[in-house]
Amino acid sequence: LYTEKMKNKMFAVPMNLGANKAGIEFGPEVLEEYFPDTFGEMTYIDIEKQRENFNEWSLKYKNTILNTCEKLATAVNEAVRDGYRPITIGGDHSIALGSISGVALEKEVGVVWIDAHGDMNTDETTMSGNIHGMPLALLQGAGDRDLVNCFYEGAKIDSKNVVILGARDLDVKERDVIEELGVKVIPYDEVVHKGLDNVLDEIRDYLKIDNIHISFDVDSVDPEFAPGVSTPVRNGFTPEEMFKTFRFLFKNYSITSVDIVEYNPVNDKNEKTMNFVNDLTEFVLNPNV
Ligand code: 5AB
Ligand code: MN
Ligand code: MN
Ligand code: MN
Repeated sequence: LYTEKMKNKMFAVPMNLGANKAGIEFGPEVLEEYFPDTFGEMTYIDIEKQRENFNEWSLKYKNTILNTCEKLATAVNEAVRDGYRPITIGGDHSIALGSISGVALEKEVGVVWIDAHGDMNTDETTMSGNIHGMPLALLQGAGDRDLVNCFYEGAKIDSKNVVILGARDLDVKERDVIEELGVKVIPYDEVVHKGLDNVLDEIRDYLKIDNIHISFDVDSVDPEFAPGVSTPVRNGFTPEEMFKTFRFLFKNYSITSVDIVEYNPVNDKNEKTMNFVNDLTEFVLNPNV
């Protein structure tokens, strides 16, 4: 077991402005209500609405998202300095700009971004203007200056230390950003084609850094098993494959921090997604690999 036993500290960020869709903001409170043993001790980061420039359609709710991410980064940073592993429960994926910035000031981290999407649009490539499609580019220094400079100035992670795992819905111009920065993408197709074990070995050979932040987007899982998301994409990981992936990462890397984002209770069916998110969070809190 590579990852030493660490105390966890959980943060809840009921953000939906990055997705510009209703429902995701209820994620943390629904989880807390149904699974108080897992989610009962979350520190809520509250979202203070800022004045927005609504002419800037390509960066919707930028000021409120930036303000929230800076508050989250401050809290996460303090947790890391105190020796905790911060676990951030979303909310939409825009909040990873805050969680990873908070960790990155203390430790050099690589990132495994598990997602049906790349989240590597910039304000120049986006077709939606939704910031939850941009955080991974921003963290590498690409995109809107104010957002890039969240918490502290400049890029937070090195592109060579990033892997996007499970992608199956990348925008055309987003692919150019990925290529320019040289980020390794393992599409879900490739997982099917090569087998998960081989793909995980490939990640171990590729990511030559001890500290890893896992940013887990629930939409990486097949909507058959996890329909409760806001941007579902056909196919994707089974829950078993995702547990295997998490076991592998916790075994082979020092996991500094984790995000679990994009759970949308409004779209869930038979509480499938809620139960899966609870099971996965239980593993993260007590990883027995
Ligand atoms: B998520 C899309 N690429 O930019 C965009 O759920 C979707 O955090 C982004 O991965 C999905 O709007 C963001 C079309
Ligand atoms: Mn995402
Ligand atoms: Mn996604
Ligand atoms: Mn999509």
